[in-house]
Amino acid sequence: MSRPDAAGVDPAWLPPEAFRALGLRRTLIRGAGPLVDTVRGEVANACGRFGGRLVEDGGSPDLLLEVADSQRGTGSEGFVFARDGGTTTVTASDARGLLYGLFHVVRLGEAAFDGESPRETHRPATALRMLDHWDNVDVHPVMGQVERGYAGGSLFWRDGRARGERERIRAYARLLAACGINAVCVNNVNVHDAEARLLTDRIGEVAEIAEELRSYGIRTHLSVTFAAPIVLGGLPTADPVDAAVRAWWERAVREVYAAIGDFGGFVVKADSEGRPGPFAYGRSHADGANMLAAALAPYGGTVHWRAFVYDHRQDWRDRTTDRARAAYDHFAPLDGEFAGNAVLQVKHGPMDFQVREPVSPVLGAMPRTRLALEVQATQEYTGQQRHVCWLGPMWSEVLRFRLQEEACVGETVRGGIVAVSNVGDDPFWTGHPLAQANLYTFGRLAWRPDADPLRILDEWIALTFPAAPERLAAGLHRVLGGSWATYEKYTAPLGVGFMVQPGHHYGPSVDGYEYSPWGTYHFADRDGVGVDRSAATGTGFAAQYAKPWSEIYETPGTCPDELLLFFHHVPYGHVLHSGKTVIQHIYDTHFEGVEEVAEALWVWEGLADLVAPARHARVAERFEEQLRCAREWRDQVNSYFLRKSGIGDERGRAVY
Ligand code: GCV
Repeated sequence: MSRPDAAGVDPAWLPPEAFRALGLRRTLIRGAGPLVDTVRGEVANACGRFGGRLVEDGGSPDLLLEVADSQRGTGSEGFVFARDGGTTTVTASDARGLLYGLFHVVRLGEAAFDGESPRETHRPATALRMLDHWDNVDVHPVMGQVERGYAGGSLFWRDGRARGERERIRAYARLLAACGINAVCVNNVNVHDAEARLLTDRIGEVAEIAEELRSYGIRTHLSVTFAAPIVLGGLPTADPVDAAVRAWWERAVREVYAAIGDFGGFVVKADSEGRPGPFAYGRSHADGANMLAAALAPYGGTVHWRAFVYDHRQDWRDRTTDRARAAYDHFAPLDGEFAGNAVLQVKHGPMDFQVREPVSPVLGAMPRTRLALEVQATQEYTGQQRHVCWLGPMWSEVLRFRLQEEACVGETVRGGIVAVSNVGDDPFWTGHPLAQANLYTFGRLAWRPDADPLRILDEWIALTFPAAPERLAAGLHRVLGGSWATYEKYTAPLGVGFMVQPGHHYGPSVDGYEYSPWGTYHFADRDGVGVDRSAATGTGFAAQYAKPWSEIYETPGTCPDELLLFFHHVPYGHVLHSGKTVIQHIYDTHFEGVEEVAEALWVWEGLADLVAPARHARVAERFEEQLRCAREWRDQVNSYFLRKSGIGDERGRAVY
């Protein structure tokens, strides 16, 4: 299979071979400008390798790629694909659309040049498809270079300064464009001292990154600290209604746009896990966001304001405080108060990127606010890129979920779809080579939220392993396709979440967070387990949903099995819709989960002759660790619940 390219990294889903069909053809390109040059460069490279050529007007092309005013209806990123009389045509009203059209042709391969095809219009469902890097400029003493990063260091920063590896950043931008991503935030939402200065005297370093990203149609965003006027400007306050503070931000933004003309905007984590925010001044989050929005508005920038606001210092004895309620309680009352260029960025679940959570009720409660959905490609709680856990089905479930009858989440998130990046300076980009599938799937789902994730997975397989024999494609599909469900089986059961080692969040610790201030409890005792979030007897979180969900989640009898312990505290003998008791479900799923990992490892081993040795070895080694860790989860979780409940496994398997 493919080898690392010139930038010393894996070509991922763009190996040279994926360009064969394109590279064999005669292509005519009409249009001008830097992005058209990028398209021309891609085609020229492919032709150089496979023997096709670029032709001038007047020739008879197999492929016509053109920017034409006539395609206005496609939006700036859309394109029309057609095949007629032996010529394949991609037409876009803007060069960005042409770039996406080019990668569409690459994905189709030979099929792009086969028979006839009526006009198809392709356009992204949402204008912003972003990756947020939680990359630090300085190595943070606890979090390292990349917070929650499992793929080595940062692509952008090393030991306090920009790495300046332009070729690699460009290679990254190319991969992102090929799956439809068009925005990147280059630093951690936890903005520490060095990172704060990216906004001002260090903006030049950001501009250099932006230049490379721009060559593939990607706009650059920056995380900023709300306290910037104090820590950078020397002002006594960061109060959003203070005239001097507003003037400071206006100046800062002007300078940013002087350096980066197409700058995308800010990402802000405020009043969250100790970060500064408007609460200190008695102001609302709308006040805070709107101040930044006002500064960005003259330049077309956007502020992405995160809704991850909760009490991280709660008393575990206090059963009235429910972290799950926090984002809704803080933000739903502010609906309609945010500026047009302020986007409220909401995590997909009410807690924190667990393997199973209900969809955040905030996503259905703010019709007059531009919302963005935030998911986590970096696998903080899903195996940290040591475990195979392909998240396509989870994200697809969220995007297709109907909090209201009228629209699904994929249609309501007008402000964009965002993932926390899973990429680092690892030669395979993502640490675990198969975690590349998460990045690719994210981009494709952000472009088309109603797409079938399994088809996207097959697309990723076909591109990454071109001309793969059926055995390899089927094996990869088998290893990845059900891996999210497998991970869910051997970790925390029935939506209760966490049960991870505190701090680094890898591996099991059933009571790890039980008596902590973080608000992430399971309340297991000798009689039962789970959190009562009903309106009748619990925290009332279930009532944050509109009907029918408020009613469905309210009682154990109607609550879906997979979320039962998220919403209810039930006895171990409670019978699920599946017909099993809760305790037997815990035992069965934990045994099954480990068996499924062992089977996936066996499938992977059988593919050794078809995968490049380095890639095969890296995955095999991680699979061994996954199997070890899954056993640990199984044995700790099962033993814990046997000891609490005193009820044995009805099948008499080993529980300790
Ligand atoms: C960037 C979780 C993670 C933190 C992260 C935070 C967030 O709590 O553990 O590392 O901080 O989410 O999303 O802001």
